[in-house]
Amino acid sequence: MVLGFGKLKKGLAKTRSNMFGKLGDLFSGKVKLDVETLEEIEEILISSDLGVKTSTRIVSNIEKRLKEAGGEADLESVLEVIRNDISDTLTSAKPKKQSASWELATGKGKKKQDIEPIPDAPRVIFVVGVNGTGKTTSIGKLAAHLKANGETVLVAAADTFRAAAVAQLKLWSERVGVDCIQQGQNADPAAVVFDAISAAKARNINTVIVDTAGRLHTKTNLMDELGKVARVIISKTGTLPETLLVVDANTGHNGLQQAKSFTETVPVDGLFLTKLDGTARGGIVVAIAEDLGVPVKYIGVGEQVDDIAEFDADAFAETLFSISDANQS
Ligand SMILES: Nc1nc2c(ncn2[C@@H]2O[C@H](COP(=O)(O)OP(=O)(O)OP(=O)(O)O)[C@@H](O)[C@H]2O)c(=O)[nH]1
Ligand SMILES: [Mg+2]
Repeated sequence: MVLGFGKLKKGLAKTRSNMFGKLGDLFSGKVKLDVETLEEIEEILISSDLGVKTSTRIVSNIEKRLKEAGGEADLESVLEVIRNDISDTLTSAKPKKQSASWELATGKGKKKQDIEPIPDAPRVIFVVGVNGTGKTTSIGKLAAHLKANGETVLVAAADTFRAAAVAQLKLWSERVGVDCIQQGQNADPAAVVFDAISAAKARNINTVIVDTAGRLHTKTNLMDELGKVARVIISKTGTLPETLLVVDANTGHNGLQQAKSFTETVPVDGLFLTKLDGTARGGIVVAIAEDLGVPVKYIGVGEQVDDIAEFDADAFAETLFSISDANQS
């Protein structure tokens, strides 16, 4: 189920009004596409964090496609070029070959093809990321979202660093009506995950979502800990973990750099981009897809349980760059 335009509109409201304000000022009726105008368009795109590479390419597309039509353009024709470019970029962003691999976690010499799925093992979603990006909150929302889609869900409190972290996940689990598997503070995260997968099997639950402590990719011991948890997941399910990296959209290009470093150590299958509601620079979504080559799977657009949407590239481009949407807000 794709949660459509409503959530995206909420998440992108600040970005859209920022961009439309500026583009609207630039285009009152038909405008000559001279060097100055094109530069201004590029600046507006860059100021929304679309990234220099993407912005430059879009402007050269605008120049190519619209200049031949007399050298003048109106807002809608410019928006159409932007929309098409962005939705193509987002749908064709292919995962780059990642240097990091969980196969190391399965033991020397073992390869992916040596792993055999264990019958009746649950799907395990492994949620990782830097401190405070929104992991625990996003897990609460994701649990509710998957449950609404008919899955049975259990959450595992493998952030055992702080007692408050376990309590926070427990609270979310009660709010959304799913089980939470926990041990005491300072418990071994791998042991919590071992318990959680056993409990899921015993209770006939098909999805386990694992919360982890926030960490920086530079902390070797913490990154090793993720490998240890992955090893448990692999041995208990016969499947590589489905790893979701949580990135805070407000951290812009810093967040992108952090995410890049993370993916060099940990294999990441998808991104959960949080706090899109708080930024006027939502163009970061495109920069991330293009630079990181990891698909955005979910976006977070607020602190409430239903402030989550599955990411949809066309809906994103449409919401951000269509006049009708702008008029409705
Ligand atoms: N506005 C907004 N706030 C969010 C969103 N997602 C999370 N937050 C807030 O961000 C803050 C941090 O969220 P947590 O879920 O605790 O983050 P975390 O990554 O688990 O943090 P650590 O466990 O400390 O690493 C909380 O105040 C959340 O309510 C979002 O999509 N939008
Ligand atoms: Mg947390």
